[in-house]
Amino acid sequence: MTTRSEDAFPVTEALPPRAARNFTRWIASTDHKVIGLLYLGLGSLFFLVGGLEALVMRVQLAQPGGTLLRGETYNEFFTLHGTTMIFLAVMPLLLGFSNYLLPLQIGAKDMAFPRLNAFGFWLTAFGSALLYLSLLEGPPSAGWFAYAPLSERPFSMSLGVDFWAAALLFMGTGTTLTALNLIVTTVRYRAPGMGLWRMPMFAWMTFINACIITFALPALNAALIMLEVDRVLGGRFFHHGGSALLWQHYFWFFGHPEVYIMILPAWGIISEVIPVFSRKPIFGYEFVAGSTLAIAVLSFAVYAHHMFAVGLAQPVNLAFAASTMLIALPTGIKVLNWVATLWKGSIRFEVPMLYALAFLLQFTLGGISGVSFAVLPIDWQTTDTYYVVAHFHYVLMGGTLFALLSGLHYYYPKMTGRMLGRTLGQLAFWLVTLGFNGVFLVQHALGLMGMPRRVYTYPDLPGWGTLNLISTVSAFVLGIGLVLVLVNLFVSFRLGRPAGQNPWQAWTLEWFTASPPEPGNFTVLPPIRSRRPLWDLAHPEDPDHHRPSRHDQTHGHIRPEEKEHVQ
Ligand code: HEM
Ligand SMILES: [Cu+2]
Repeated sequence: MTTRSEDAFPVTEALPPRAARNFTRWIASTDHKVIGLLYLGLGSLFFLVGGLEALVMRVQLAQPGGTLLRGETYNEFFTLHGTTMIFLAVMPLLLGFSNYLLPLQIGAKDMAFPRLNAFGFWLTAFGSALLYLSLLEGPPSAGWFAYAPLSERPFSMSLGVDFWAAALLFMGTGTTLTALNLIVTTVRYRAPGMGLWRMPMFAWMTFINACIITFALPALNAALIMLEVDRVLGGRFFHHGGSALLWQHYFWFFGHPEVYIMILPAWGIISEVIPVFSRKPIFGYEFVAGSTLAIAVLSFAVYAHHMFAVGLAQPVNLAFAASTMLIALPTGIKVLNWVATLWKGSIRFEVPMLYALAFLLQFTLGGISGVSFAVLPIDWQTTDTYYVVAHFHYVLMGGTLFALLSGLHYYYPKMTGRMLGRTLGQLAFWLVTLGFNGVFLVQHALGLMGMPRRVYTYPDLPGWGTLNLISTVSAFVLGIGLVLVLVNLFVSFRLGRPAGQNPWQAWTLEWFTASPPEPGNFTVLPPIRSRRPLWDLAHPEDPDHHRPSRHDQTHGHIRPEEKEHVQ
């Protein structure tokens, strides 16, 4: 056993488990685990709000000629829903996981700059509040992408867009600071022996994600400031002789990488869950990490595929079409790696694994419809139809959110010390999965039948009413499923089976700590000589670091010894 050198790590004000009920200890804490949980709480709260907004929209769209919402109100709803889901729900949820897990996975005591970490969270929380304070002045209605000149003063007279921009600026700043913190933590505070190529996959994904954030979010922040200069100081960046297209360039240079910002932590979680529940090391570790590096670069190189319909020069369109198809390669490699990990594995269908498998199917479907947009004529036909709505919900909800749910069920025992109820978990899983596919699968057809998106009502055309009704009814099934997930979280907090240190028999460092981990995370660390230090500890006669990782015949297949661990 090796112990850490104490002085190399920041001493932080951590939260002792017993003080968990003490409110001020929560909000004043700089412990990465507390901040992680605060992010998760914030994200869940706003996921609920964004979900309710979605339900209201679905009720309005349930049948032709719906009268629940006026057109302008519907616009406010989808603007708030989109902004909320992306910035106030999914991003805080993923930052919550990164904050909570990264230091544990690399064997660190905390983040490199714990106070900055807390500051980043509170900027995000403050920004979230700002978005909803806009309700007092008239909420924004220009969409989550706020296309200029629609978002300029003459077309958005209320203060809604100003609240929206200020909210995003606060959150964007907080997120950028947190990303820098994650980068420094990964580079500087890995435990002895934890080389970059030994980091767990989630740590890799978080690291690359943080790099994308530091390049993408400043583009958004700059655009937001320019928009406010236009709106408040009479500037002319995006209208009155300025260029509306300039906004789109800035916005999508942030906006497309943003999609990968949301999906990378999801990939990280999936790459942790699938190996553990297949009883095999991840297949092609180097490829999973390396292809992510390629994606980080390419994610910026594809951004104008959101602008195929604005009339860019043809060679420009073709270049972006090509890069978009190219990015499918490293993404496809990952899917193949996950499937190869499952191959001949000894699979345990626990709830985290169920969500991971659903992720695999749904994310792949979302990816395939995504590639179809890279074909210019297809994009020209389908852009701004429900085919697009179906596509991005398959990626964002079917991919990201399902992976977050997988991670939630996987890490809940670590975070609380108790197991989540299994039967309730399975029931909720099936409702969520059936509901989700019911909502969005039919929207592919609706889009191909010509139904435009961002419409508050539609005519009684053949088939449209039925498909929309299926979508709306399924939304309630999905909603009930998600409520059951919440119920499970609360009930299991009191009644769940005690989890112990390592309930899933996983091999990465976070499972070497108490559940929940003590302040400071580790008192001792196991020697880290491979990617699976806890395997080495449990199997001194057959440690991972003796196997050459690439050429070993048995590597990538389940080992007979691992079968012992299967229940
Ligand atoms: C309960 C599940 C959900 C339902 C029922 C739902 C439903 C809807 C509806 C009806 C719209 C308006 C579409 C339009 O008018 O064109 C919409 C838009 C949007 N949704 Fe969701 N949504 C859900 C979950 C999510 C999630 C998890 C995210 C993101 C992570 C998300 C992101 C968005 C965005 C960005 C828009 C704006 C689309 C646009 O460009 O107009 N939604 N959603
Ligand atoms: Cu894109």
